[in-house]
Amino acid sequence: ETIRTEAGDGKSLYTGTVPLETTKSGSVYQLKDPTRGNTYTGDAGGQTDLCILVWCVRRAPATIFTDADNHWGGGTTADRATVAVDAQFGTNMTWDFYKTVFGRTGIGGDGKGSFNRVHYGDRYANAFWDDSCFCMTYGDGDGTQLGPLTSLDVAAHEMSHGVTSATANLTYSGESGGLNEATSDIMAAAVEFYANNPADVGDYLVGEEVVLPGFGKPALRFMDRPSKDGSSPDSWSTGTKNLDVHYSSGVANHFFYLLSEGSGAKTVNGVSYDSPTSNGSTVAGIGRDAATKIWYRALTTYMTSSTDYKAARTATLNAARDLYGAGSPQYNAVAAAWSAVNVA
Ligand code: ASN
Ligand code: ZN
Repeated sequence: ETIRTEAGDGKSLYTGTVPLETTKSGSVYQLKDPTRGNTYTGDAGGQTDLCILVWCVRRAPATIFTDADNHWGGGTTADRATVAVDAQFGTNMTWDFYKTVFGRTGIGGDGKGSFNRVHYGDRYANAFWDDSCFCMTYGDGDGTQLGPLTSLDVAAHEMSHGVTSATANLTYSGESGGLNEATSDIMAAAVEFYANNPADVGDYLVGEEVVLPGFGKPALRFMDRPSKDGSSPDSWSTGTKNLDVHYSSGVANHFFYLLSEGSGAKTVNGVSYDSPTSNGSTVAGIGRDAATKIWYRALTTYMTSSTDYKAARTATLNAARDLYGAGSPQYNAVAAAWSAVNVA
C-alpha cells in the first residue's frame, strides 16, 4: 500500500478551522504529518502514566487518530478528535516558527518529530513535555477552572521546554528555573504572533484560551505586568530565587514585554497592556521580532544550566551585540529593559 501526504483540515476547539497535512495509509487517513517529522497525535483514552516521584512508566497510550474523509474534529469537545486538531496544529505552528525564524528543524534541531497525547487522565488540568518520549501530553482540564489544555500558547510553551532542554538546559529550580519557564512563555507568545490566527490573536497573555470563568482571572500569566496573576513579581529581588518557577519567570517575562513593546500603556491586536518599570524609567521597545531573536540567541549560545538573572542580562547583551552591534539601539534597549525590572 502507498503512503502519501494529504492536505486535510480540522475544526479545532480554539483556533477555528485549520489546515492539516496528514498521511493516507490504505483507505484511512492518519493524523500524522510527514512534512514535519511525522509528528502525530494520539488518544490517551483517559488513562494516566504511573509516576513515583520523578520516575514514570508511560502507561497511557497514544492511539493515533484516524479519519475517513480527512476533515477532522467538530469544533467542540463532543468530538474526541477536536482537541487532537488543536494539538496537531500547535505542533505544526511551533515547528514552522522555529524553522522559519531560527532555522531550527524540530524541537531537538535534528529534524526529528514529536508526538502528542490528548485526553490524558480524568479532568487532568495540566499539560507537559517529556524529554524521554519526545512527546507532549494534554489533559482535558477540570471543567471549572480550566478547559482542555490544548491552546496554541500552551502547546508552544510546553514544546519550548524541549528546546530549552536541548540547548541551555536551565535547571528547573531557583532563578534558572524561572528563566526556563520564562523561555517557554516568551516563545509561546512569539509562536502565537507568528501563527497570526484570527481566532486566537497574538498576545502577551499565557493561557487566555484555556481559563474558564471559575479561574477568576482572564489568563494564567500576564507578561506586561506579571503581578496581575496575584503571585508573580514585576521585578527582581533577593527573594525571586525562592519562588515557584512559574512566578519567578515573571521578571524575565516582564523584561521581554518591555524590550518588545516598551513601557506604559499600549494596545496590540486589540489587547490592552500597561507595563510599569521598577526604576521610574521609560523604556522604548525594539519590536518583538528583534526581542525574540535576542532571547533565542542568548538561550542557545550563552545561557547554561546555572544561568541566573544577572547572567541572563549578560547573555542577552552578548546576543544583542552579536546580532545588532555593541551600542546599537537594540543593545541599549536590552540594558534598559533589564534595569527596568531591577536586574542590574
Ligand atoms: N505545565 C507545566 C509547565 O510546563 C508542567 C511542567 O512541566 N512543569 O510549566
Ligand atoms: Zn512550563
